[in-house]
Amino acid sequence: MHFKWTICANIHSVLLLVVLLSDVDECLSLGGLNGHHCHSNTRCVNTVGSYLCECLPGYRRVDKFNCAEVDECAAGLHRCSPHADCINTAGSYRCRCRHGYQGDGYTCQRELPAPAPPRRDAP
Ligand SMILES: [Ca+2]
Repeated sequence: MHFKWTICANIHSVLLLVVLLSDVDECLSLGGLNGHHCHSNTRCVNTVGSYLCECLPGYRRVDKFNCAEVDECAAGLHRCSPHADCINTAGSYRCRCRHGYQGDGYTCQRELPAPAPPRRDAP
């Protein structure tokens, strides 16, 4: 009985090894039968017998091979200050404090008026 299980386990190991060794890494080339078809806004990930196209950060799934840029500003997915403008970028977004405010865009505080120059009284 133990001998039979050992043979089965070894056969499975050999089969797994054959599958792994015969796997084509589609991610190494673009197009054709042995290459991948991932769009440029994805990252190709090789799997045994196939591959996946993972969306890059800031992109959402369109189909198996393609992802679309997320407009965080239009979708309300940003963390900009209420006193900042949200600017969509490829894969992310930026925040810029509005006129009259200063900060990093995530936190904006009203700019203080420049201090008045010291008075020069005549001697
Ligand atoms: Ca974006």
